[in-house]
Amino acid sequence: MNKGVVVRTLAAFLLAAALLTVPSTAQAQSACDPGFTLTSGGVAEADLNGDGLTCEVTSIDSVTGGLITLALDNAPADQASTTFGCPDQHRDAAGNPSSGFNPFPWDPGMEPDRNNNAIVCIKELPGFREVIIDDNVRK
Ligand SMILES: [Ca+2]
Ligand SMILES: [Ca+2]
Repeated sequence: MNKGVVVRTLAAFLLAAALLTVPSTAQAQSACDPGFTLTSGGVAEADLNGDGLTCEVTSIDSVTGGLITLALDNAPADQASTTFGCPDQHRDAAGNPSSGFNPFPWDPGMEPDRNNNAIVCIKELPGFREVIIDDNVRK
């Protein structure tokens, strides 16, 4: 067996392995948008259907060096059980919403603005951490 045959055999094996593994991976995360990871026990406010699962991606802000987590539910928002808005906006004595999420203007349709209304909800956490979700809440 010469080197070319070995390389072609290896390539064929890798291709077959990729074809066999891709469908199961895609199936497990089929409800998540590309780049998002199916997450259990993540951002509770993004879990609109209440199954404990969300789709999340965390990246480093190039300006602050802080962590930014985008979170969406693992299923499209159900029009019958959800409505636009950020999680609990009742304000405490200091004037901050009790949920910590404030509405914020966003590029329409850019993740995580799934409902495409140019508004997301952002929660600031200590240590330059931010959590960003779409402005959908349960009715
Ligand atoms: Ca969920
Ligand atoms: Ca939105």
